[in-house]
Amino acid sequence: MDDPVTCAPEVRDALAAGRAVVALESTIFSRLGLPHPVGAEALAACAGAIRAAGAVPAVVAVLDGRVRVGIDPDDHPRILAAGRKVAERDIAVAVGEGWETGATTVSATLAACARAGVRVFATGGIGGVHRGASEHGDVSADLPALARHPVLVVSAGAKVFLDLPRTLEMLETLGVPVLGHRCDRFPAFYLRSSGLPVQHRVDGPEAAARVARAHWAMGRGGLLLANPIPAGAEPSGLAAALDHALAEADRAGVRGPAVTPFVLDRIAEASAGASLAANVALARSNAEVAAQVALAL
Ligand code: PSU
Ligand code: MN
Repeated sequence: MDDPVTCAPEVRDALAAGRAVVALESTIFSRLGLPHPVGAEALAACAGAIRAAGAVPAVVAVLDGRVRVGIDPDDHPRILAAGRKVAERDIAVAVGEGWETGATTVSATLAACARAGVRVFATGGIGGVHRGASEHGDVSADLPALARHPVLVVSAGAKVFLDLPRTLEMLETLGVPVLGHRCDRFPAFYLRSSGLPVQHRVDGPEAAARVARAHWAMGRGGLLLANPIPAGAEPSGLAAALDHALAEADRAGVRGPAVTPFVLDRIAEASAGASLAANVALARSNAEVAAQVALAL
């Protein structure tokens, strides 16, 4: 069959001309990641920040049985309403079965970027090793996908509800460089610092781009650029809500891909929306930094 990945004309032209392109995953903007209308606001904020920095945004999602890199704004509502999560292995099912819509996670978006030739991608937080993974084995497909695909991912670290020490250990095992963007500690999404050290600190997009170029010159895959939530946007008092949400997920028997959407939803409810504003602020900041790195590359 022909290539399941289709680039929007604007993205294809930008890539051909060597102009900066930044991919965005769609799960965070869909109702699996953020409730309506916050998902729409977050998408507009991220795409706007990428354009303002002088790069072309490329939203990645499944639409009409294809993986699209770059979605026409007229089709954004379909993506925001998508209720099916597409990780890397699900691409085969979504394309083979001709799904009308699907929201791509970090792993599926990385796979699409690699095929399309997009080198930089912004998200909120990557998936990782879930707490209790030694019993149930839940480790996000985002981690091996990061190792495999030659793409630099900008994220605010990973969610505090993951097992962050094990997530960092796994990234080391997989050979994924973890760079702190103007920080020495790995951020934990809503928190500027998890307290855990990053492998290496870079003090700007040019430095990140130099490391990425060297990694790719070695024939290697992805890199993680960890960018803390902007100082003024850090919400307070989410720790209790987080513990509560995790305990609730456990009691309700929520497992596997359903865990992240469930916990995000409960935290938003418990924090009366404070977590949502923080989520938009960090996603926007990551998009801006990603555009600067794409320009530097
Ligand atoms: N982190 C967020 N919001 C999200 C996700 C992560 O703050 O919506 C999504 C991303 O798309 C990520 C996915 O790739 O969850 C990881 O899911 P899992 O743990 O099932 O691999
Ligand atoms: Mn999982």
